[in-house]
Amino acid sequence: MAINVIGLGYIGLPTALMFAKNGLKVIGTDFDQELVNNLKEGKLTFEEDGLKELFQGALSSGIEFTTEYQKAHTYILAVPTPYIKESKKLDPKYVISAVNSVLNVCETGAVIIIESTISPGTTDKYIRPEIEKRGYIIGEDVHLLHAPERIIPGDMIYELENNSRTIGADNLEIGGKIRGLYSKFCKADIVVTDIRSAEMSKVVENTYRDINIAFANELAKICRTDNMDVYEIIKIANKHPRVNILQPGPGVGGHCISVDPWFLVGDYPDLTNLILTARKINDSMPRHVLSRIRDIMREHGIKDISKVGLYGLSYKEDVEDTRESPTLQLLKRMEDHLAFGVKVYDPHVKERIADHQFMNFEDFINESEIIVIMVGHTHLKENIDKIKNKLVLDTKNILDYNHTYKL
Ligand code: SAJ
Repeated sequence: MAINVIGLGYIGLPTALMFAKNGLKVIGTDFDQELVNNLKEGKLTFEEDGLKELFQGALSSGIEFTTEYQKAHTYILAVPTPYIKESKKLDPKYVISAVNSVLNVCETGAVIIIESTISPGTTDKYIRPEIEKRGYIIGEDVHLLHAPERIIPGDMIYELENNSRTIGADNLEIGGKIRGLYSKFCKADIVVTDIRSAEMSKVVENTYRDINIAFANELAKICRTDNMDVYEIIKIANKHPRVNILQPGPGVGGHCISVDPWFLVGDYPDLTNLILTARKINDSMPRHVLSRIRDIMREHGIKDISKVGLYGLSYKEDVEDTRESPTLQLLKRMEDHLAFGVKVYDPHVKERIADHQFMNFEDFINESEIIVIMVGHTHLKENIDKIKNKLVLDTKNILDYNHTYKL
């Protein structure tokens, strides 16, 4: 029998391909018929280093794609776990619906593994009751585990094989068995723990990174007031063997780091001052970028906002994902202040998602007097000469410090 991977997005697809490449029979399921058709025709729907080769390998190993749930010994759920902005809580509807669909087709003894990030307590609060409600005894009729993904967009394939993993299980026997399954492709340490600890450690990892970036962003603001080079200061501080400060930037985007800390704030509002403050600092960065744009416009007597061009719409370099992107937040802030007409360009974002979005880099450069680097795509680094004669606000520290404006 096969592994049925449910949800063929950024996490599910590479994971399914990796299992297939390593000799397992894999069926990938997604409710999006168009996506499934594309995959069947050998077309990928997102870019990632090494993904094409992995896809080709998995296709030759016989991976199948379908919109139907299949009979399998193991189900890996990598479905979206959106969060509700107002309540700062996770919305478990897709996981719950996927679990129910698995129960409709699975046989006794099947293993259900949740890979999607879920807020601590989700398994006990929502998933277990859903399974028990259907009359199943967990641990006998079906097994339930949480194996949170940890791979970073931009380096997913490498990290799938080389990052340590966590398996949350109700007992060591099933935990050990699933560790064996993941070790088919994961060469790093695989830790087996209980489900609650697996849920919590995943959210803690992303919260740690958010706080570290917030510290760097706060330092950037402090350094700005007295014209110090924050990058030089972080570089020197990081030479200390026990210091590792991340880089300041125009904000923290993506569906992970800017979301997961809210689960802790939502559940423990009286105990999360540091986490909440870090979130607020990172969320304030697009506003800081706007004030820097205004400084430059004032200094150069530029009054027309349409002379400003924002380079980068995705949430970080070399990806096309725009979820929680700092550029979109900046655009929203500008529009709230009635500053319309600012230009934007991103080589990776194929669809038109912003007004005044250029699809051609040369036109974008020619029509912008001030270029704001919001994302440090490799594309820009390769075309850096083309912005040499412009005023540049470099929020990603790509260019030499003395010749550009920084955060
Ligand atoms: N950023 C900075 N400064 C930095 C590093 C990042 O401002 O020094 C910004 C980025 O530009 C981006 C945001 O933070 O807007 C998040 O980017 P990221 O590259 O730090 O992380 P993600 O969201 O792409 O992936 C994270 C990873 N988590 C950790 O590194 C702890 C990844 O391993 C997880 O699998 C992923 O979240 C997830 O799915 O949870």
